[in-house]
Parts: sequence; C-alpha cells; structure tokens
Amino acid sequence: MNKGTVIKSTGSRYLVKYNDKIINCTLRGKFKTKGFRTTNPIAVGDNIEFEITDDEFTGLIYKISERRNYLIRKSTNLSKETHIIAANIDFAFLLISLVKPVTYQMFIDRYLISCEANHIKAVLIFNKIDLYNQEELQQLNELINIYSKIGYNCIPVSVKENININAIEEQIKNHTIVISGNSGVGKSSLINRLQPGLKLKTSEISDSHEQGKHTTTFAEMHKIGEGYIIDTPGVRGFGIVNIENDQLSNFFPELYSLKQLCKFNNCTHTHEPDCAVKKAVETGKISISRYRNYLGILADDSAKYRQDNYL
Ligand SMILES: Nc1nc2c(ncn2[C@@H]2O[C@H](COP(=O)(O)OP(=O)(O)OP(=O)(O)O)[C@@H](O)[C@H]2O)c(=O)[nH]1
Ligand SMILES: [Mg+2]
Ligand SMILES: [Zn+2]
Repeated sequence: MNKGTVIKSTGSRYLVKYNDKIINCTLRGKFKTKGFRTTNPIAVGDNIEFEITDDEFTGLIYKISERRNYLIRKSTNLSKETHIIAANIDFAFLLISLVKPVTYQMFIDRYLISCEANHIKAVLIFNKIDLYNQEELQQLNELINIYSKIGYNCIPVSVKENININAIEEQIKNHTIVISGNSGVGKSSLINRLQPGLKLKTSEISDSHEQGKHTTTFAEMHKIGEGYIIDTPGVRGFGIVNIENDQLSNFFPELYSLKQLCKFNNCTHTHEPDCAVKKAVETGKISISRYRNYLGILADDSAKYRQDNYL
C-alpha cells in the first residue's frame, strides 16, 4: 500500500500527492466518518493509503489515516450535513475584508469558535486595506484591538498593493495552512501573490452587490515555499457543528479564562448572579460585540442551521 496526501477533491475524484507524482484516485467502497454525517468523507489534507491501479497515475483509496484535526462547517440551509473543509492543518487563516465584500463580525466569531473547538490556531488577515476610508481604518483598528487582546494574530494587508505580505510569509514558513473567507475577499489573489506561477483563477466582485462570484469551486492545496496553503471556495456563512450551548463559552478564550471566577461553575454568563464575565463586559475588559455574538448564538439555536442568520 502507498501513502499519499489528498491535495484536491472534486466530489468523486481525489488528486493525491505521492512523492513527486500526482495520482488520480477514487474510493474503494463506502467511507463513513464516525459520529456525524458529512458530504465529503475525505478532505484535502487527509493522509490516505492507496493502491496503484491499471496505470501509473490512477489509484484506489483504501484507508484514511487518523486526522490530527479538521475544520468543519454546516454545508447547506437547514441541513444536518456537514462539510470538512480541510484536515491536518497547523493554522487556519480567515481572510476578512471591511469593504467589497463586507465580512461581518458574527462570521469571524463563528469561524473562531469552530477553530477553537477543533484545536486549530486561527489567524485573522484583514485584506484590501488600500480601499479603506477613515472610518473603515478606525473599524480595522478596533477589530485588531479586540482580537489581538484575546490571543489571535491579526495581520492587516493589501494583496493588491503588496502591503505586509511578508508577515503572512513569516506565518506560513513550513506549515500547512487552510485559508477561508467570504467569496471575493481575495483568497486566491493572495496565494497568487505568494506564488505567482500558480496563476489561480480570480474575478472582480460584482458591481451591483459588491459580493464575490464564487470563483474557486474546489478546495486545493498549493505549495508555498516550504509550506502548503489550501485555497477554498468562498462561503456566506460558517455553521457551527456539534457544539452544545453549555459548551459554547469554552470556545471564547476571554470568557473561558474568567469562568473560574463566576459564582456557579456551570454559569452560562447570561442571567446568573456574581458572574465574572458580565462584570468584565461592564468594565470594558471583554468586548461588548463579542459578548453580544455569544448571546446571539446561544439564544438562537436554530441559527446554527440557517445560513442567513450567520451574518
Ligand atoms: N483593491 C483590492 N482588491 C483586491 C485585493 N485583493 C484582492 N482584490 C480583488 O478582489 C477580487 C476577488 O479576488 P479573488 O482572489 O478572486 O477572491 P476569492 O476570495 O478567491 O473569491 P472566491 O474564490 O470566490 O471565494 C479580485 O478582483 C481581486 O483583484 C486588495 O488587497 N485590494
Ligand atoms: Mg478564489
Ligand atoms: Zn459567568
């Protein structure tokens, strides 16, 4: 049996990197992921075992190695089905833009919760700073302030104007990275900037809606220097998977770190007396926008299943 890594998946076919070759593989039989339903049993980044079939460049996948971690989201409206975005990653980059298109803070928070729950270090990259006006630059500063204070690396960049791209290279080094974000924020453009030879397809955002056009349609892993970066299709929302309400606050680092100081050890930081989190919100130690998003996700359980409410 040969061991390889999935670098692209198009539903029924998988491109597998094996030494310096690319093998076009299919699955042998049915693969099920334990514990939940998913639209894709094998994701980009999975290490698999396969056998070469008729010719040198096609193969059959027999086995997936255990995943170190994976990034997962709900796939469609009201669906219980989930989609594994990528597996075995060192950092999850979230590419954000404050204009054309606007990334909402609720989207950022849902993404971060998913990363925390799956033990993946997230990095927030704010792109298109060349387009920001005074007000948007102020908003940028506020967001960087909020998120860097609670431990997330924040990198403001302009892919277009080549500003601060070296900070991203510094973060990639020899790691494996997945990059996510709304359609049109510049994920593929960033990868082209890091490795111009790739010539990934990009397109202008639409004039009327200022939204991306879903240009990238399949996740794919690309080599960048000594590391790897997985480009993914843009998404509108990031549905949280398998997190119960009583666990939710554990995935907000600033809430989690105060939990011990609440009067009740099962405090949900909503109505309870002597709640250290509520006190910290009042004194401004915890960001009100983060706390509001926490309450929003808690209160509207069904929001976990509704795309429109992810914003
Ligand atoms: N002004 C400006 N435009 C940018 C910047 N980065 C990317 N763009 C433009 O944004 C548009 C969308 O870029 P893409 O790279 O296709 O976006 P994407 O995130 O890959 O989109 P999907 O594949 O649809 O998810 C393109 O027209 C880019 O030229 C930037 O820093 N500043
Ligand atoms: Mg793209
Ligand atoms: Zn509390």
